[in-house]
Amino acid sequence: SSYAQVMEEMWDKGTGLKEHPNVGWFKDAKFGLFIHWGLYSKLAGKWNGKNYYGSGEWIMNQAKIPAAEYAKVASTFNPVNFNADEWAQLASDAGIKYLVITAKHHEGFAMFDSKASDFNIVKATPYGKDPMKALATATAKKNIRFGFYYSQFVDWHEPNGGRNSWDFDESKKNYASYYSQKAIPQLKELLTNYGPLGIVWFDLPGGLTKEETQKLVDSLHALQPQSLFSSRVGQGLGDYKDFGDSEIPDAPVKGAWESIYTHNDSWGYIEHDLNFKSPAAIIQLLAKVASKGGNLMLNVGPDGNGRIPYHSVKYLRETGKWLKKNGEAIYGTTYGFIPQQPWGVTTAKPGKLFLHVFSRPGNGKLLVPGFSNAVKAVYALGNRQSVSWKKAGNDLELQLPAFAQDAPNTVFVVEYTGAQP
Ligand code: FHN
Repeated sequence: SSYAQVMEEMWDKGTGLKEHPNVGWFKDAKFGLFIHWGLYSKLAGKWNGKNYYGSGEWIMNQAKIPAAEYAKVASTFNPVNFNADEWAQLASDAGIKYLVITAKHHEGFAMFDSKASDFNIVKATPYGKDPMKALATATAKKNIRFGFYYSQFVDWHEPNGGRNSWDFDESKKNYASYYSQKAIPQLKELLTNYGPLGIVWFDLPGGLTKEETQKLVDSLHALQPQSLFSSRVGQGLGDYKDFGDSEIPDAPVKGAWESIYTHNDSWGYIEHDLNFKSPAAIIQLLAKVASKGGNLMLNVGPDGNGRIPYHSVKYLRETGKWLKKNGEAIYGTTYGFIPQQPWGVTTAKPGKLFLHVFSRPGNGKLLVPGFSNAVKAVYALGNRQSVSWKKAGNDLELQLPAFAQDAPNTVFVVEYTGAQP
């Protein structure tokens, strides 16, 4: 009951957003791929022979590189190994349902063909093609929803863009002219030239009043009425909630929301950051986020040649294999109505509670406290091997079979009658 009370509290707070009518696919999707790819990917965390750590896409800020000097990186940016179909195939193999890629990050460089600014991959690099066009086509072929990340306010290339105070005097900036000259025209290009978008992912809002933000949202939604805008558009607007980086809410939150995590420690490619989350860690993270009712959007950072790092490819593929067998316990589920336990977490569908067992109790006895519904059957997901169970008061006690921890978490299904609590 304490859990139900916590739920009520969270529900009162909920996401606080007016849900978009088209949010159903998003709530069922559960697993998205975030891609941070830009000029910073070529720098790979190094500048003037010095290694930088943290977030590779912040290197211009960390090294306080003057915009004119940083812009020269474009003249050697030539991702000849980029293959949109390979990226879409990897996402599909990984069980990914939507993909959001940086069209323009804080560095101000457009990874797409833009008439609003020549500082873009078609005009300013030897590569001379539009990878976003190829990726929009490739993801559509794999039925993966496609979306753009766009840093709408922070732009370190532009004298009037947000937050580059090492080159330009912040107090003299005219944000309105930055929005009207670059951000708004580029957002309109992205929402016009790449087909139907699932998501438009804004980041680090600023420089606009609530009314101006509402006006921007309305004008962009007019171009793509079906697309979902992330809450980082700012001013309490957005069609679903993004929690902070690497943040999962303590208790379940009803409504549409996502947690976002890096695969290693950086969003953008850093050559010397090999701290990649294992398949086990990814799957348990996915189960944890789903157990609270949300989506996990996991990020990979391709390098300057257009290659996704070896460990990201390998571990995403292994995650996909697990999802092939256990996806029923993730996709289309809602938050688990039994709170996180020492052994793992739960997700739910009507009449079914999925137990994600991260660590099997030594004696195989697994307690599901506060499970008051009538039990019809308990079995392992996949091979449906039945599991012996008994009600102990208001608790459900299972005797788990020995099972090879064939993957990070083995899932058991409790089929029950009666309404989901
Ligand atoms: O500053 C950015 C950062 O580079 C990265 O894009 C993350 C992803 O959520 N967003 C901002 C920090 O929260």
